[in-house]
Amino acid sequence: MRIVVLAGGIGGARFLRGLKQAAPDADVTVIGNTGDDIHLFGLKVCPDLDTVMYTLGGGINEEQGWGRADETFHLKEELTAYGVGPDWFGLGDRDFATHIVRTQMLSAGYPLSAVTEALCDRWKPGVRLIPMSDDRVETHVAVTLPDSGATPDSGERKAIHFQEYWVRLRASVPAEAIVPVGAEQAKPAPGVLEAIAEADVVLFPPSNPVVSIGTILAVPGIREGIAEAGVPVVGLSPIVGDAPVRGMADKVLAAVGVESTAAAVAEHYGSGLLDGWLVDTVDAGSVERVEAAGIRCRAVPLMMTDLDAAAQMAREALTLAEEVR
Ligand code: GDP
Ligand code: FO1
Ligand code: CA
Repeated sequence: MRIVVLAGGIGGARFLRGLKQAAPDADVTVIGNTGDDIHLFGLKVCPDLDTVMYTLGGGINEEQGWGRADETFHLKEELTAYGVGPDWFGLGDRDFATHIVRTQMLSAGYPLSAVTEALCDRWKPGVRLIPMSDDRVETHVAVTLPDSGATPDSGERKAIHFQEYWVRLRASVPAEAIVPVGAEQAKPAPGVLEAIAEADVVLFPPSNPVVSIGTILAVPGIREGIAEAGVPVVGLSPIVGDAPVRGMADKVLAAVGVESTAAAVAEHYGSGLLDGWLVDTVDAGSVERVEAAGIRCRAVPLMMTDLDAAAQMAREALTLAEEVR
């Protein structure tokens, strides 16, 4: 069975680990979000691709969900000692090696998709991991900074990089708009549209619907390719009990005018894209509303407390896919 998964970072990666356990013989292609990518210290950092690669390759920091296990931060401390920032983004020593190799290969002319494949030669994630695009796309968030007077730009409305919004500001101010800068001009990376066209099923893991899956769908051709593939498209809600399990999905959903409920996220994707939707058992009351929107819906446990729980979610998603086929 050929499965295509559109994935962000932690939610996508943990679901994929479950999917691999649930369907060990499946041929899984992961289309990864690159809207979170950021250039730091002259290096290209791809947090969501790396989270998937490290999680499936056994190198992830399990508690944190991102970055490397057994990490140290000597390089970052040395940079800070030189007054060279930003100091708000936690790049560890082991992780730095990934960004150095990636940046070196990009500078030599390799596209990000080829670089990602080369990095995966080491990590062997057991899936084919393709960035959504080889072209630069950067998610920016429009905010009004608090009028504290603490910095020259306080009180100003401006667009900041998504990582600055989430990691530096911890989403402490409302997101007024989300802009995937460059997405309109971006082309799907080689293999993306082919994998979608050849898929037997497309899954949306419980990834962020706006800044992870929404960004991937903003690359022209990807949404259309999924709709035209004519195969079951099944998603799992990242919203449980009217709140994100972790992260800032509530803030970025508000920015696009969507309430933070499992049903509203399903309606946001819409029946033109989504055939099936899984909500958590605590949201069983929303099944009727989702089905009224033309999307088959089931309530099952959706908390990825361990690998078995994630695998069970993957089984439920594949079962629902068979039902709507
Ligand atoms: P990120 O790039 O690291 O933010 O990761 P993703 O975009 O792939 O996933 C983020 C989403 O995963 C958040 O909106 C969370 O609510 C969701 N999430 C994380 N853990 C769980 C879980 O155990 N169950 C469910 N249903 N959602 C989860
Ligand atoms: N997330 C944080 O909350 N703080 C960090 O300092 C941080 C550093 C970081 C470094 C490498 C990497 O691959 C991921 C990192 N993340 C960090 C996670 C990541 O940037 C975000 O959680 C996601 O992109 C949110 O969607
Ligand atoms: Ca992310």
